[in-house]
Amino acid sequence: MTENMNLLSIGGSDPSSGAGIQSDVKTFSEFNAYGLTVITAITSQSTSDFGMVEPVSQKILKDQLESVISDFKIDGIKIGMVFNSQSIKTIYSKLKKIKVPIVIDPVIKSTTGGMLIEKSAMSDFQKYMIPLATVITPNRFEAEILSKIKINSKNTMQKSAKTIQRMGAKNVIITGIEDKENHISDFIIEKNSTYNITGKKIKSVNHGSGCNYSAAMIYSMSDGKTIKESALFAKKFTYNSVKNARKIGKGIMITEIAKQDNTKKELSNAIKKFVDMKDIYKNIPECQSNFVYSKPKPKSIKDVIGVSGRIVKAGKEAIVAGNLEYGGSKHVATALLTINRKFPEINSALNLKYQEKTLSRIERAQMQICSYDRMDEPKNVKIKGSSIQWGINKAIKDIEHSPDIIFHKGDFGKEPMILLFGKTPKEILNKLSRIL
Ligand code: PXL
Repeated sequence: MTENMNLLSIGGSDPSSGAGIQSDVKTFSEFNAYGLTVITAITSQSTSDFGMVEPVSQKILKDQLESVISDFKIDGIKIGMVFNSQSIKTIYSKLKKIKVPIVIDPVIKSTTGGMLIEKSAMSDFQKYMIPLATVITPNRFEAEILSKIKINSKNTMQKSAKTIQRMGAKNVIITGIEDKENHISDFIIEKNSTYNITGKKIKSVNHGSGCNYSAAMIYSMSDGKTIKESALFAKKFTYNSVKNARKIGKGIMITEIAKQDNTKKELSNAIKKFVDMKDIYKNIPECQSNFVYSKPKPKSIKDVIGVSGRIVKAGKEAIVAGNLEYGGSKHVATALLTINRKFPEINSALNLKYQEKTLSRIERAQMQICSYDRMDEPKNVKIKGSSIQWGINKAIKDIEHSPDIIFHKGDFGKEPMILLFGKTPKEILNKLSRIL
């Protein structure tokens, strides 16, 4: 995952916040990316009517672009409403040398009927904007206008997309192609391949879905994903946003930015890095490993996500044997819940094979270590099957600061174990890098 991602949205202001730069900032935030904005025009519109458009002066457009470009590391750019020829040329002159993914959403008309680009600007849009696009995401209507091809068959759709690609866009996605069987598809043409991504259609008129799609697309591409992965991601994200659309004003519904499971995403990224660590298989115990992360204030193991089939040793590799599921871990999740009762800031845990050399490195790294002895375990604890709660509680009974490590040396038939704790999976990886 790209850390501290900054994404720039160049487009119009929509006071309803359903579309335009306001909507993009909401989407980027949901992905934990920082949203920068450059405003090309101000619209006045409600969920029932489109009012007026006022483009900003070229002077302030240029100055906004220079401000963000000179100051921030920009990981990806989305271009929406550009409105007129002058703005197109200004944007082109500032972006032509920038080498980050650019998604262009060639918006022409709003759902409520307003024109988002002047007719006289269409040829400059083709000449200057389209060649900047890593991906361009027209809907069917926009593709027809850009390509001057009426789309009424598979063949004409391919021709339209190919025509737009020839204008200079590297990849073209014609979004929202509907069929009679309640499906809605995106048609994608990359350099050497074409394919459809098809899903269920939701019957609703809404404001925001096009912006949601292109904003999700630029996020995913800037995160290093392929066009196909990003198109699948953007489609799913947009589907959920449309499904959760709300009637906020008096007119049409506004799409609701779909909530991301950041707990799952952070853990998934950390697990990918964990299994890629050099010789990590040597640290996987006989009973295998789990890497878990909880929502804030977990109540039960259902609030803790882990690998359903654990992280297993297979030859000289560590393999993730299952999906990330809430309730997917029992043992490590129980240890985490027990620690979390006393130290609520601790939300992530990982178990490792017990090795003397690991323990001495941990000691050298001056981490907070505690331990318990399973031989002290009372019989009734064993019978109740609450060994983990008992052990963890015993280990942390007299400590004031949250532990980095808890270990036990096992018992007859019980494998010794090291448990690593942290606020986040990322913190656990940091600790691991200090001790392995
Ligand atoms: O969804 C296209 C769009 C983009 N940008 C602005 C808009 C709209 C639709 O209304 O107002 C500013």
